[in-house]
Amino acid sequence: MAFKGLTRRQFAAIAGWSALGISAPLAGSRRAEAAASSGFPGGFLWGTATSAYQIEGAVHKDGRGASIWDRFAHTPGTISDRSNADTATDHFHLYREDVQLMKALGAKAYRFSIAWPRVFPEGGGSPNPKGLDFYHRLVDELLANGIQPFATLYHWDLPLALQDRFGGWTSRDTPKAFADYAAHVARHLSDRVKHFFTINECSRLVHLGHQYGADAPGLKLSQAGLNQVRHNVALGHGLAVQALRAHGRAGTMVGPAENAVSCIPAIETTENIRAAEVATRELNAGYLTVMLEGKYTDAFLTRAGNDAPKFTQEDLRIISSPIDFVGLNVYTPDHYVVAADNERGFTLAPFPASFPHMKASWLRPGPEAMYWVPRHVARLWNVKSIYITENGTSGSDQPAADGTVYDVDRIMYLRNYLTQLQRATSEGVPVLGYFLWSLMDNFEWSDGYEQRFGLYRVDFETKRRTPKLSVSFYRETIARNAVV
Ligand code: GBH
Repeated sequence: MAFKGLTRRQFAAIAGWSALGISAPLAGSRRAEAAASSGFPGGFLWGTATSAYQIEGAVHKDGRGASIWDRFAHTPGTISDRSNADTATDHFHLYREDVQLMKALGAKAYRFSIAWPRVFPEGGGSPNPKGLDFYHRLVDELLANGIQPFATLYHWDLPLALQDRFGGWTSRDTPKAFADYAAHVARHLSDRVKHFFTINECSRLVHLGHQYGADAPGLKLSQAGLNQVRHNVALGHGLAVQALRAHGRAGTMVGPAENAVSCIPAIETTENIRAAEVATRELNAGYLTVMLEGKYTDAFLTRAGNDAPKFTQEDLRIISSPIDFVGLNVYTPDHYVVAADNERGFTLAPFPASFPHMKASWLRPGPEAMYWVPRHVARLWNVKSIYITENGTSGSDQPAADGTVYDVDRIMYLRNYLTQLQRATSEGVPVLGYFLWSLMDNFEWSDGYEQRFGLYRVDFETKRRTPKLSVSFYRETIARNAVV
C-alpha cells in the first residue's frame, strides 16, 4: 500500500471510493486478480462512432436543407485542404456495406448522428416527410445485423436557417427548435432506438465555433456572447432531454456526449487526485457541472463577472433534468494537475514543448485520461452509467508496398487507452461501453480529409473502404473482451 499509516478503510474514506460503491482500494487478492487480468466486465458494449456530416454526403438528397457546415466548408480559407463534405464517404448510399464493416469487427453497437437539416430543412416548422427515411433504413439494417443503434441528435450540423434567422446558438430560439426536433425524432425512432445522446461536445462546439472561429459558424464572440452561447447550448441539452422523455417510448434513455475538459493528476498522490477533481468540476462548470448539479459554481460566476450569462432558475432546472447516463469523448489530457496552496487549490502544468503528439498536433497521447475522466465523473456526481462515446486517433496511414495500412501508431494508442479503461472498470468505475472513433476515415471538420481517424481506410475518390491493421486489433479485442 502506497499510502503509509492509513488503514484501508481510512484511505477509502479519503479517496471517496466507498461513496461510489467501489470496493477498492484494490488490495490483496483483488488487486492481484485485476493486475493479472486484462478483461472487461461481461456484457461490455463494444462499438464504433461516426457523425452525419462527416460521412453521409448526399447533402441535397431527399429535401435536406443546408447546415452551417455546408456554408462554412464552402467558404474559402476555412478547410485546410479546401475540401467539403458534399459527398464525404457517401455513407448515405453505402450504409449497408458499412453495417457489414461493423459486423466484421464483431461490434454490437453503433453511435451515429441524425442530421437535423434532413429532418427540418428550415430548422423548425413542418418536418420534411422524407427526412427520417434514411435513419429508418439505417436503424433497421443495424438491428437486422445484431447491432444496437445509439443516436446523437446534434453533432454540429445546425440548420443554416436557424443561424440566419436567429443567430443560431446565440439565441434562445435555437434550443427551443432543438427540443421540437428532439420530440419529432423520439416519436418516430424510439420504438427501435433506445439510447439517445443530445449534443456532441458542448465544450468544443462553443469554443471552436463561437470563440476561435475555427469551426462553423466561424464566430469570434466577446466573453459575454460566448457565455450566453454556452448557456443556450446547455439549455438545448436540457430541453432535448425533456422532449425525449415526453415523446419517447417507455425505456428511452438519454444523456449528453461530452468532451469533458480532462484533468489528470500529474502524479497520483492523494493531494493531486483531489486537486484534479476540483479542477474537473471548475473547468467543466458550464457543461457537465451545471448539467449534473443544476447550478453554476460560485467561482465560475465570479470569474465571469459582468459577462455572466443571463439565466433563470427555471433554466437551471431544465439543464439539470435527470439523465440516464453520461457519454464521454476521451482523446487527450487537457491538463495535468498539481495540487497547490492557492485560491483554486491547483496548478495546471504547462505542456512542455517536448510532449509527444499523434498525427493531429492537438492529440497528445495521455492514456491515463481514459482512467481519470470517467472516474472523476463517477465520483464527483455519483454517476452510475457511463459510455465512452469516442476515442481514437488520426494517423498518416500510408499503405505499405503490399497495400496494407500497418497503423501500428493507432494500435499503440488504442492499446494504451484501453488498458487504462480496463483499470477503471476493474475498480468498479461504471463504464458500460466504448465507441471507437471512427469506423472509417471521414471529413475531419476544418482539417478536411487530411486527418484520417478510421479503422477502415477510405479512398475518397472511389469511396472504397479497406481494413487497416487496427481492424484486426479491434476485432481481437472485442472477441476476447480484453485488451490485446
Ligand atoms: C471529436 O472532437 C468530434 O466529436 C469528432 O467529430 C471528431 O471527428 C473527432 O473528435 C476527432 O477530432 O487544432 O487546436 O484547433 C474532438 C475534439 C477536435 C478538439 C479537434 C480539438 C482541434 C483543435 N477536438 N480540435 S485545434
